[in-house]
Amino acid sequence: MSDFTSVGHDDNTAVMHIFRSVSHRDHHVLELDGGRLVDSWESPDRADIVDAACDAAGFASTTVETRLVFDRALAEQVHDPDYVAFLEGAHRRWVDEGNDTPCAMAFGWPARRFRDVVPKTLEAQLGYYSFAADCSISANTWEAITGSASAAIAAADHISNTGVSTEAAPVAFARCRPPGHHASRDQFGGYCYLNNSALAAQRLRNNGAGRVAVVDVDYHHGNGTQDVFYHRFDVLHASIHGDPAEEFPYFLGYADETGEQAGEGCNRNVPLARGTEATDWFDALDSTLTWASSGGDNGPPPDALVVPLGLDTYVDDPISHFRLRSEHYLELGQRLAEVGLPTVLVLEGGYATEALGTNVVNVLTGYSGG
Ligand code: OKP
Ligand code: ZN
Repeated sequence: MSDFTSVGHDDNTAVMHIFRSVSHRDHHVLELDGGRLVDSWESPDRADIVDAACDAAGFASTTVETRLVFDRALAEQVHDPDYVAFLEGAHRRWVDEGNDTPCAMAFGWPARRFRDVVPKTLEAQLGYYSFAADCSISANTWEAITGSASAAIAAADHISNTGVSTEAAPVAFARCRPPGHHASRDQFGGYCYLNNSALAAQRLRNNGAGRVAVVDVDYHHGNGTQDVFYHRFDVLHASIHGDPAEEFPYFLGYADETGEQAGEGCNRNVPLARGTEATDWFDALDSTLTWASSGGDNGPPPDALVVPLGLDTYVDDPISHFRLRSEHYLELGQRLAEVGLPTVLVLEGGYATEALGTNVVNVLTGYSGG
């Protein structure tokens, strides 16, 4: 069974294990970008490239079978059950209503002073359950998102079960696709549908971790994860990201969002300007890891760490604007390992496909002491 009793992790010999989602290739959708409908930046190539690079680097991996691992009750702890059911049925309804286009897409959203009432028709519900036009639903999206969630769940179970017998804190990498950190309790957007990182954190709690810290290093604010845990004390959430005043998701991610009710002091945002260099980024990382590993603004330290791992902080990322280079991902892996907690790394963004394999391998290698 799981055991989060802390032990001295004084060496740095973590054995990385990778959990991969199946069925991701059939999820390829369209997004509205620069006034055009284009193939999503979040392409099937991304996961294939990551897998090839990790194989070449010699990391052990498991391909996760969705039907054995996907846990609907867990998904409904993190998401509104009606939202989960909506995701499952949306494409079938799109076809049944006579649409002959491949992707179900929203075009109208509940904006300021609109009503928060669940509408009836599919086209209205597409808007109700989403927040951005960069995210649509194709025939195989449900298979892919439950597969992606399953990789995160399996990775969480792995570090729960690895326990105290190993010398270093257990670690796993969930190679998820599609990503998850923008998916809120009841809205998809930003290429995300089910929140894989939130599912991993909730699973760790269910497995016995008293408190879990989520430290999101993707270029974009983890608005979905923040939303899921904003009122909660048991899961801390921190995010380092492009200032929402100039970057997606635009309407959340400011520094004064510190949590509410039981979650007051349990959320931390570090918005950084476009063009931020690695030195400033690592300063933000260090202070954020210190904040998270000491228990946020109040309460006991966490027993486990979840890292929504976006590689879109890379200097040549086509849709992002920080300036990390490939060698910085080795350093990122090292800093995360130094926290010394059982850790699940969850793949989020990263769109410079030519460098994505190297950058992921560098994080895993840095974490593993290489
Ligand atoms: C997802 B993840 C480009 C549109 C981009 C939003 C970006 C979603 C990023 N014109 N759509 O955090 O990497
Ligand atoms: Zn991102």
